[in-house]
Amino acid sequence: MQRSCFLFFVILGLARGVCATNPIITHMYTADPSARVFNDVLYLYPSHDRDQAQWWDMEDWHVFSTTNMVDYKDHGVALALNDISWADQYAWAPDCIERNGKYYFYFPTDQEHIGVAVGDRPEGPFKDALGKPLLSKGDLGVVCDRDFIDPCPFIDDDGKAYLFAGQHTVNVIELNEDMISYKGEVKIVEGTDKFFEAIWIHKRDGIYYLSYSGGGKIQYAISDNVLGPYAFKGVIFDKVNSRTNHHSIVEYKGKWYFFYHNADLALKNIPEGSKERKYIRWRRSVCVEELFYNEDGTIRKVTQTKAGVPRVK
Ligand code: FUB
Repeated sequence: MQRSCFLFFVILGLARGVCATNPIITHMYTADPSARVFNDVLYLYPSHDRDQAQWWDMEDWHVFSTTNMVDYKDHGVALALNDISWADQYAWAPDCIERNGKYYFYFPTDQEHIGVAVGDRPEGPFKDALGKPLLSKGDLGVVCDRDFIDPCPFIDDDGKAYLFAGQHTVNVIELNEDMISYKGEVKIVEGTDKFFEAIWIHKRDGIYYLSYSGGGKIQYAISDNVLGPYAFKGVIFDKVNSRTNHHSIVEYKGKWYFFYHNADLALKNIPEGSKERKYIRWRRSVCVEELFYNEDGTIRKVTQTKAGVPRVK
């Protein structure tokens, strides 16, 4: 009996070393993971749900990185609401992109503004670039009947840069080379079904994939034009046990990954029967799974696991 117990813990220990057990970040709550690869390192730009959160009252953004998909380094606070003169509250889902050696961190605040901050390194620190929002809910051309949130930058193969954002309606602007201003009008992207929030765009073999949270699930649509119209393709990922569903898709070291969040860590940390359990949905944690494509380029449905993904070299 004692021997089998010992073996169980040895095997468990070994398993933990070769797989990223979900959730992958456990010393704090994290959500809305935007995963990006810069210089062969995978960086995560999530929201930071507060330990005692009772709403989406986040105050700062941390950056994380990994080179093996198992060990994640917390680089600390890269930007905080206190550093942004025009923002009052709600440090929600951010994202980051590199251009000409600078890192541009896009972030939503106050449920109605998208700001941009610049840094010299992927892990920040980032400094508010404009002293005002880049784009707001009330700006000319923006279509938004709810929150104006969830910025997702994208640079196409021809060098043109875009910023997608919004809730209920997918808005997009074409960014200038400086990445902190934009040209032309705000455009609306057509072709999603039940789009709610968490827009994410990636490109593979010439196909643009627009994935997003809709109907509580992660769904996607494809196009051969970055601005659409897109053709709806279906569900990639089912509902999670946190109130929101928010993901990102990225290729790293020859594999594709699907990052998302759930409330598993909060559920574990807060005892059964405790009054605090009603706040669990505000305390999310980032997880990761592998993502696979079919031969025709469609995406296979992703399933949540506790084991996560194997370590890579
Ligand atoms: O984390 C706050 C908000 O919840 C995000 O901006 C949305 O995408 C949802 O996950």
